[in-house]
Amino acid sequence: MKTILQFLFVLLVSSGIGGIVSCGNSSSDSPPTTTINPNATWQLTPAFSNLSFNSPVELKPAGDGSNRLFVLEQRGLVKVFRNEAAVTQAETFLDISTRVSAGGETGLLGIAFHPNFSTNGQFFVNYTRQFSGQLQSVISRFQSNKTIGYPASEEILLTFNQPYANHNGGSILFGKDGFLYIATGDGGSSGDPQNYSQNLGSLLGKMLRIDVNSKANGLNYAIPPDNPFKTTANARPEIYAYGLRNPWKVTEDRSTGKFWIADVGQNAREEVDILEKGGNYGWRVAEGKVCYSPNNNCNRTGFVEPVFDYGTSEGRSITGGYVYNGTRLSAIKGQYIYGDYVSGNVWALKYDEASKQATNTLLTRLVGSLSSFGEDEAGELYLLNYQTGKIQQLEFK
Ligand SMILES: [Ca+2]
Repeated sequence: MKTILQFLFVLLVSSGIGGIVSCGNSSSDSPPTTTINPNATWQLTPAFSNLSFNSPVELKPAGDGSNRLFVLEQRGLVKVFRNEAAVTQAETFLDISTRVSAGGETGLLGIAFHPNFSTNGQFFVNYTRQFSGQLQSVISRFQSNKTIGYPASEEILLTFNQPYANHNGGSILFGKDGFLYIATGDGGSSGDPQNYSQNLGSLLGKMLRIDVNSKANGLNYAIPPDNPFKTTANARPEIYAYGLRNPWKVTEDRSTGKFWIADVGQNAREEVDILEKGGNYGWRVAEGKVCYSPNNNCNRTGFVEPVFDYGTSEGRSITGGYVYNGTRLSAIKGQYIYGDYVSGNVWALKYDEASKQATNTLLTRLVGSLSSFGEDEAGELYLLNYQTGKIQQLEFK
């Protein structure tokens, strides 16, 4: 999400979007013995058609084998329901709306279930609040009995001030290393005016990594021993990577353990990155594969270059998705499925890491506002429509 103005822009343009766009790709998710329909196209169909949500911004399973899905409503609610097409109701798992400052790009933005959630019931959230007149991001731990989260159990792990209301990142997730990763935006405004993203003394514009299973140095968490800037003078030891602008969705490819980052651009380029320890993703020197400040002949030495970037003719605010690891849609297996909040375009990005060649295919277009993708325990994908409050899914037919 970028700004309310752009949300309004979506409302204005969405009536002009004629519907489904064919990918023009004859590959199929059907078994090879089945005749392929040459006119088959990618389409978006309703999922859980009985359910609607209030400004949904995230969908995740708990990873506990219960086959439930949790949806974050931006105002501060976590809803939960059975992952069954005909499900009729979502229950409230957590309501912290009285603590959350929500609207525009603020609100309850991310959730991560502890890898041992099935036994310890712990989960973590990333939200914004007003604290003594200051907007802050808050990373907190909550306890649950796995059916209900306890609002009174909140243990704040980390807070940091947000100088402006926009660019608050939001994703939190556990890596296969058991550490919690936290994606932060550059603090907001436009053009990162205080140059936070390149400043290792600031938590803004970063990927952070903390150990939530230990406490050290008076903190409610510990610093993983191999965090890359742990011994760097004047650097925050929580930093794992830097030079991000507003990562709107970071996800793990469950088959490789790699993290895919969608970083929202300023004026020109939206970018897709793969996380590397200690990596500098270039903002505000660069925006995607072009220079931003200075706007010519910028020095890209040492930057981790994007896997892919796209310009304003394709979209204006990237919404990160998932590397598809499900079974329903074998034609896109192993490809990064993502989209754009403003244009509604949904793409499949095929990336060959050895050659660094990326092939991007337009699958379809969502009518409304694509705030997030979600993945269930089986690796099947969902799309959240912020405008309608509905969940949709990809079909090839
Ligand atoms: Ca901000």
